Amino acid sequence: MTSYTKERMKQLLKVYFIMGSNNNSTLAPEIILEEALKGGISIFQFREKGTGALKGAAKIQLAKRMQELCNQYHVPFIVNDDIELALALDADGVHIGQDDENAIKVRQLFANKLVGVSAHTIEEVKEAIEAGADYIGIGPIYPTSTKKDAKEVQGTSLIEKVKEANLTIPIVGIGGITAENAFPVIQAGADGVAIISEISMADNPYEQTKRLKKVVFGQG
Ligand code: 3NM
Repeated sequence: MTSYTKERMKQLLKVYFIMGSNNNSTLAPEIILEEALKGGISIFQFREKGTGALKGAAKIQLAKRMQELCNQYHVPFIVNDDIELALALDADGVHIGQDDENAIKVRQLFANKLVGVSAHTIEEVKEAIEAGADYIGIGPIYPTSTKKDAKEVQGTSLIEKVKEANLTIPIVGIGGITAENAFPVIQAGADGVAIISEISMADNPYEQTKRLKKVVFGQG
């Protein structure tokens, strides 16, 4: 079970910002996150992965600082993959991939929290629904250099398939999404867009977030 309604979940997915300590250029991760929060992100995921990712105490400390910022702005704080960390911090939820912990088990562990699952095929979408996921992440929509082991680019085809199958689970698109190319993702039926570099590498993360928000709400 979950305590989030589908409608609430869809609102939270609008501008889904994801970041870890190695997704930044010159600004510190905490500064980027605060600017993104001021700009109006709807949810945040702490994703500490890849080359140079923090481990141990340093990872926990950064996660705590980011969680504190999210709390200040009343934005849910989600942890990618790391079940132990999410439980230890009493995070608002977790996001898991197909190679991570089993979704049914995670749903049980996070009974009243958010559980997001990455899906790349319609079968994986159905399995995630069966497991009780609150939302699915579908990608990569466009080419991305942020995730080195990303699957083949699929455009909006799977989003369309989910809609055609009348599956009502909230959907967020991910992978290479920018303010310029975000609208087709929404038009295809996604409830929101998940973004790393377009915000984290922006010269002005605050302005970039506002730009994305406008596009998602059809005003850009
Ligand atoms: N997951 P950017 S693509 C974390 O396809 C992640 O499941 C993907 O980063 C998937 O916004 C991706 O910089 C990277 O392209 C997204």
